[in-house]
Amino acid sequence: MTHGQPAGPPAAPRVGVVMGSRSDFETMGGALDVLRDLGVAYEVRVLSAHRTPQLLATYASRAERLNLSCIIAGAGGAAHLPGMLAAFTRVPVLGVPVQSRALSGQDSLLSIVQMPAGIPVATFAIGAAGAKNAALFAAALLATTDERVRERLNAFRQQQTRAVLDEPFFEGH
Ligand code: RP5
Repeated sequence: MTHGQPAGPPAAPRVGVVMGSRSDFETMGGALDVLRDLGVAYEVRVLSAHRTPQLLATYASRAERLNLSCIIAGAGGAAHLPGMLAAFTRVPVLGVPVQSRALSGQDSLLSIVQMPAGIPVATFAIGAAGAKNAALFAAALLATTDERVRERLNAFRQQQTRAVLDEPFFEGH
């Protein structure tokens, strides 16, 4: 099922959002909210590099077949999901380190960012900020060719700036 579109016939997903476990949803839900707000059609899957390795490989082929513009992959701990997806597909992978309980996400970050030369993963901040920024980055990639996404992204940026400038703390300065 494709999400992130107004009612009507379902659009083909442009972005894949995957996570290593249902427990990552609290973090990765932030990425889905951003994509939905920007009108970017996406699909969501739970895939694990360790628990469902074959499904991961199948999903990577699917991403190419569907011509997804990128895959946002969130995982925590020994976070091999983004790197393994990148190994299986040329579709750009945006990695989100989910905050782990044991090591506060430092383990997730290092597992995702330290890829060997030849198989890139674009790595974002640990946790909620990383999930949102990965979605904004995915939208920015799409905005290079999709005018509707470009307009929504520009509007989001303007609104964000306005919200800061409208803060009462600036009065009288
Ligand atoms: C990783 O292990 C997942 O991405 C998750 O962040 C972490 C813990 O998974 P659960 O034990 O909560 O399913 O693969």
